[in-house]
Amino acid sequence: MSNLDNYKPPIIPDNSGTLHPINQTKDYLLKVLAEMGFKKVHGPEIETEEFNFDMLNIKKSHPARQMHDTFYVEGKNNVLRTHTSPIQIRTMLESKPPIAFSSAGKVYRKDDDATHLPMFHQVEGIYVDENVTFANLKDLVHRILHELFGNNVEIRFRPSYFPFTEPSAEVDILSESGKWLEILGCGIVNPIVLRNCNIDSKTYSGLAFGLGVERIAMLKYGVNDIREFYKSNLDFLAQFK
Ligand code: 2U9
Repeated sequence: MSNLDNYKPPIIPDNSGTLHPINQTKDYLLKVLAEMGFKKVHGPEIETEEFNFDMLNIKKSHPARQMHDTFYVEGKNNVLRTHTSPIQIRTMLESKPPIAFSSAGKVYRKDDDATHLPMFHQVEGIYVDENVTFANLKDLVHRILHELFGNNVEIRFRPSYFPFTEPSAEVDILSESGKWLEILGCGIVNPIVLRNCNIDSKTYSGLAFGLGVERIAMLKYGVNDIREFYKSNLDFLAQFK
């Protein structure tokens, strides 16, 4: 009889962790974009006012730049990025069209309620080439939303305004309860922004879009208070294994 005959292996409880639901949603969105040819690019969370605002045609007088909307850090010229768009600016300055980039990560705004947090996540895409049109943008947005919500989803474009795109639109999907829900923002890259990145705006045009990851996760999982994602409540988080 060997020493091991009475051996009982220890019972290991299944308390393994999992990716946070926001990271699962972010990774899924990036995978959908990667399959459409968007290459993921990275950038810093502390940005200069120049890359976060000026290069994106957000004027000094724009309300988003005010102290009560933006976190200013390390002296006057640095901010916690308020969107992932400065990543695209940095990458475009080092690239020549045609380009198709995705960017994703944490962004910071002075907001705090059931649908807004001071830190949230965005996923963005930009495509610059010859002859990129609003028709291309509509087609791409339809393909993304069909992938996310199925081919039968009802989609509506509403005119909007962003300093970095012209024209701009917000896109809604029709929920089962018959309500239109805002799902993303998009537009044709403002030629001023292309020129800021040394891209000839007579030869090239671009499309761009952005999604709020928490918003998509709330719709996907039926969570109606954004703060649930950040309470570190293991019973809540274990549902996303
Ligand atoms: C460059 C030029 C243009 C990215 C865009 C939006 C519209 C948009 C929001 C969605 C929900 C942010 O998280 S959210 O609040 N985004 O509405 N984003 S166009 O446009 C760009 C990006 C980079 C150089």
